[in-house]
Amino acid sequence: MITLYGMGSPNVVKVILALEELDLPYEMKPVDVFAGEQFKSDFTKLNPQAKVPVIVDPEGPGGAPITLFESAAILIYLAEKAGRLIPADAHARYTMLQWLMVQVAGVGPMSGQLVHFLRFAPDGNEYAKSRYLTQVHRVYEAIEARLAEAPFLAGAEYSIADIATFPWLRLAGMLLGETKDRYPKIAAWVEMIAARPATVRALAASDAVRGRTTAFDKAAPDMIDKVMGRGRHAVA
Ligand SMILES: N[C@@H](CCC(=O)N[C@@H](CS)C(=O)NCC(=O)O)C(=O)O
Repeated sequence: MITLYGMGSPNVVKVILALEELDLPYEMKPVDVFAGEQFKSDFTKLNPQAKVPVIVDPEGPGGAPITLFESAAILIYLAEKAGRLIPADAHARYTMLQWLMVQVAGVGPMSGQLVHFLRFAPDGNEYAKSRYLTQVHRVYEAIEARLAEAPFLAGAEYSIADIATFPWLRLAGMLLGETKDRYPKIAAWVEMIAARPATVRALAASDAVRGRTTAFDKAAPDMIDKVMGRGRHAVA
């Protein structure tokens, strides 16, 4: 059985969504990020970046165990293992990988930095807020245009590109305020994916793991500084 190390955050939700969608048996091991569990040596042996998600599959390629970090690498691995959520046709497969990379390089980091400067950084930082807000809108505009020409990011079929992108885009209201009028295709796509039975199960599993880890507002200030890389933990 696959072990997923994680918390209730978008990068982990991607992996839970894929596991549920692919009907792959898994057990969830909560990593209490705001208590600093990711920095312990047992965990950094699995991921030297000290970040979740990580999976361990005792039955990896050729029957040998495999440990993987980076959510997109995990999604590709799971989809190839199950032979689903990844198009067989070469053109569709590269289109899917292209949109998966848009998530990894654009949606994820830009949204993450926007949340950081809106909610977690000290007051001020107007330049950073404006920059990341602009970058988030820029990538949303590209996705809105894509969803005007195809029902899913890869084309006709639901894929790991949609799975990777959904956990951030479902939070559009929290990040950008009301966006249904500005991004109607994204809103309809989010609604469609949210209604999938595997999505409902995955979001319930994510809520359950969130209940077993320290909430940001209950974390020790020095641990928040460590996770954010600031104060006495800043290296530059
Ligand atoms: N690019 C990585 C990002 C992983 C990541 O940022 N994980 C966060 C939670 S979503 C984390 O573990 N943060 C803890 C830390 O930075 O100490 C991926 O997609 O897996």
